[in-house]
Amino acid sequence: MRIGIVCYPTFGGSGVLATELGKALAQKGHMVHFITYQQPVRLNGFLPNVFYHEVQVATYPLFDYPPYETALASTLVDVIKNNHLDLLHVHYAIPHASAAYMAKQILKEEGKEIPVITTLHGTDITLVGRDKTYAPVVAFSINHSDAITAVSQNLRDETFKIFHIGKEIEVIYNFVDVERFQRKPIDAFRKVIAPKGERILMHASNFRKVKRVQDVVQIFHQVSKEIPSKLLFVGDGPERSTAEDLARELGVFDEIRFVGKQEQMEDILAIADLFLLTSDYESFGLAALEAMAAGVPVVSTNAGGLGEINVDGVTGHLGNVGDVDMMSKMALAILKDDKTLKGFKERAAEHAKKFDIHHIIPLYEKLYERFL
Ligand code: GMT
Repeated sequence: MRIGIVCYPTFGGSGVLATELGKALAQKGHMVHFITYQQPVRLNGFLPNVFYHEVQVATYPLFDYPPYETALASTLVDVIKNNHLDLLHVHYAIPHASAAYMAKQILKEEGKEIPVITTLHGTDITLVGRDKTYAPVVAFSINHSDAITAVSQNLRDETFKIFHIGKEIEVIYNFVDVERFQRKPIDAFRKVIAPKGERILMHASNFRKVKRVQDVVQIFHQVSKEIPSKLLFVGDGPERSTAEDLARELGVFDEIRFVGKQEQMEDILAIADLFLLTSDYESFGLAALEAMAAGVPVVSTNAGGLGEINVDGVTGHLGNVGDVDMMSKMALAILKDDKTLKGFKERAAEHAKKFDIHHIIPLYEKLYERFL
């Protein structure tokens, strides 16, 4: 098949998922065309069946806001026509679903039908999408997609609650390449972070408000009082300084390393003992799944779809949003001795296999085939 993929090219989960999906499809022999404003971060190296088309947004002094959506729709028309694409798969509704709708209508006038599949990822529905400045366009373009998928049951249900959607939303869970995450820890790296063999806790995100990174610091503070430990913060974003300030206030700043945005998550996760995800909401929590695939148990909130991947008492624990005391106790219960920790690590790795890339890619292929 010749497939067009539109996504955000950044470190966000939806972009990561879309890029890994495209790469996996290309490996299976499909021709995959990424259409984004910048090379997706996980699209590194040369891959024979992968093509990249950059969306150029022409500016003009009149534009306070360069019209990206228009530029994207025009690029889609061009790429679909010139590369004879069979279908378009857009990730994250805003503004990708509406740009795809526009491209579809333009092509229809020229006699070409292009099926559009929209995958909803989370904040495009629950946070930004429901805002009245976007909601009518989001609902319209979702409803006019040929197929809609959501990355968890929770997101599917939330979408039906928030919008009037007139067609079925299929759940296709996010996936992880389990083999890639089964790395041996690099001893030298572990020693730099935890020279005295301390436990290593980790959080990775875009440090947006929804992630409640201050709760991560609070939990770490309580854990480190009982068990010698270190905290690795991966990623960056608007709430980083809040986390830093709180860490200084609580006197744990020196035990924390902020390593910034990283591509080699598998190497970093390999040295971690526990992953913390304290979000207000996660449709899925891809970062937690990647941690589990690397054999790292997860203490998370029970918000959104997190309970669909993190199994309480098996792969980690789930607490209420903001209940840092409870989540600290949960973390301590996992980290208290080597035997308990080993059990959680093994079960986390085992459970992640249910979401292995090899199970999920065929579901997307089956969906695509319906439109050919
Ligand atoms: O979490 C974010 O702020 C980024 C966002 C994105 O669109 O990249 O993540 C969403 O999509 C991911 C991939 O499907 C999910 O794993 C995340 O749970 C979801 N984030 C939220 O729902 C907050």
